Amino acid sequence: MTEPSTYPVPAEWAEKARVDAKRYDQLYGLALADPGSFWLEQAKRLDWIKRPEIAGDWSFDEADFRIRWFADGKLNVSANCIDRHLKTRGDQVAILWEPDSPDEAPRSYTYRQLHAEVCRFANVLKAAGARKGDRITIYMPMIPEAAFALLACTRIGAIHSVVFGGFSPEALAGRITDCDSTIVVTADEGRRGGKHVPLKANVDEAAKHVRCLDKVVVVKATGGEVAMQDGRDIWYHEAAAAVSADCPVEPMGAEDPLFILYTSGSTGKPKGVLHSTGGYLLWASLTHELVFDYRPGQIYWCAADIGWVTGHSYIVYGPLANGATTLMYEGLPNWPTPSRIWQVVDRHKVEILYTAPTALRALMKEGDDFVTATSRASLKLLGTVGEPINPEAWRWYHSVVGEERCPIVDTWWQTETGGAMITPMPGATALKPGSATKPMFGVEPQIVDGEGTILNGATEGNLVIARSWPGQMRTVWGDHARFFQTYFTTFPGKYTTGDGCRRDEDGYYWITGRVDDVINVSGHRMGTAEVESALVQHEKVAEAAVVGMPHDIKGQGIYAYVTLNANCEASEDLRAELRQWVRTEIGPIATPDAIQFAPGLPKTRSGKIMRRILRKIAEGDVSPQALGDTSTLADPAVVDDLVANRVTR
Ligand code: 6R9
Repeated sequence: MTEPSTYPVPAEWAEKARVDAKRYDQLYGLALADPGSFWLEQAKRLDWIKRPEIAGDWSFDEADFRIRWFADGKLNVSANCIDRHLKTRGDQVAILWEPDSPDEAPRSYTYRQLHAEVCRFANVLKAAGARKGDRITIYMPMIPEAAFALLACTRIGAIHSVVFGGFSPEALAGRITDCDSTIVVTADEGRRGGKHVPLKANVDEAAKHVRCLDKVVVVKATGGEVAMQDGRDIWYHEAAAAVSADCPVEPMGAEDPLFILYTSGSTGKPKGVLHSTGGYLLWASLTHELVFDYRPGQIYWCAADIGWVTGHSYIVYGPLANGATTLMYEGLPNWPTPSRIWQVVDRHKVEILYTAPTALRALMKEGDDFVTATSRASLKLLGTVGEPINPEAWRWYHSVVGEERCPIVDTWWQTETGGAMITPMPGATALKPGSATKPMFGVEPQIVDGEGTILNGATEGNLVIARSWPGQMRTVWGDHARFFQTYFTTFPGKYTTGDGCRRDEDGYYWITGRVDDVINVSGHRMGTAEVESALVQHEKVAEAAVVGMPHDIKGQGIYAYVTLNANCEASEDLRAELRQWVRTEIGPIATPDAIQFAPGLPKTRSGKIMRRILRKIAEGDVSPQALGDTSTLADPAVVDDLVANRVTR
């Protein structure tokens, strides 16, 4: 039996969903034809202190480069995510928390309780000296206090910068320093899959390399032993007992910064992606409602970490702005057993589940029994994000997990875009496994060739976005020139996504992966330059080049070519040491999957490393056609050595 290549919209979805196919076409057309009215109308979904009268005001041209949305409006994000729901759903659960271990009891917070928690947290931050516009770094496990901390920042107009709990002290220090954070919010320890992560100790280590830090607020999560530094460190529970459970909201301009989130790019150190208040919240809330067809009362679970943009937009801001019940899960999808994710679905009667292809591939490998042993009867809609989903994993998700009853929304977007950009809407879009399908309202994707020429019809090339949308990032923190340079110069006048893309004869978009030096490891972005710079900091390493390699579970793995200093011997011990070194420098997600010791790297006569060749070797594609012309290399013989000594893991 051949698998269908298209899955039509189920009749009941076409009938009941907010947006059906006809409505999608209408609204998509309207948003492009009359963006001013369209977006002012959409803006009504938020609660404004001062309603905006202008929508987008932007230009991607160098001469008058600017991106502004609803610039004359005033609002507060925490008021939108909490206060405005108090009258209508104060006693409804806002945050449902599932702990790491299934033996522990879940916790839940109603909107009213959330209000008190966030107000307290905001008052603690104020007492620690936080003011509007200050940067606060949040380095937390997946516990409700992480969400409280984010919302508390927005309540007082402080700019949060969440650093994923898996990052090393070095990586944390770099991010604290880059945005001059005066306060870090952390926990004694994090827990994942039964293991403890020494978050506070990592902050202490990071603090040695940081000058701007003034206060560290520590949430007691596990009760693990930590050192507290007098005058700097504050136990959250002690401070919270001394403050009021009420805190007025700070009125913010729509264009005031909301948060910074560091992400990897193709060059240099991670960039602080800055999102602003009004446009971002509108985008997160609108896309959450339309993409998941969210209905009041539904239990919704985005199984991401708050340390990534998916956690920001689709665990916290989008769902809470929509008055949803959002589930937050502390642990891993496959611990203690590969059934865990489905058990959580059953325990909480989750109707909408949003996760990453890498998790699905890992679970699929364990066999169907771990899935079929659970009910999953509550599930209505499934989503994926983070990387291209291979059709095999898509079909498994659809047939085994969703028992063919749940549409799958494969949502393409980026840290930079704030929320979903190319995505199905369950009542409107027929699905094709592996395709993110069609653009969101207001999104104008184009496919261009290397010269920037627009390619029409069914085609393949670079994905760019031809106009601004409200959720677009506004700048790179502290480096506006880098913002323009990174995203608007490759194809002038357009936003460059860094992704390759194919469009088929039905106008469906198929993301083919990054076209720059960014690799996507388990849905997490790693800049090859970051891993290289960590490697060359090791005293035995002279030079390093890092590329992606295909990986069954992670999508892409990290393949590092390392040239050692003279008199240094390659050995298995050194290989293990270098892997550990990168983990310590950046974090476990950056650990190389393969390290090949190479006496030389393929370079052009001008000294440029030819990554194309390194990629092919890492992929195991070493035919002469694949390697192409090597005659322009300074020393073509290095390629033979690289091919002969290729490592497989
Ligand atoms: C939300 C998020 C962004 C990069 C992006 C692309 C890849 C994300 C995808 C996808 C294919 C999807 N990506 N979603 N590729 N299909 N549905 O993941 O943000 O961490 O910034 O990564 O992830 O390559 O450019 P971020």
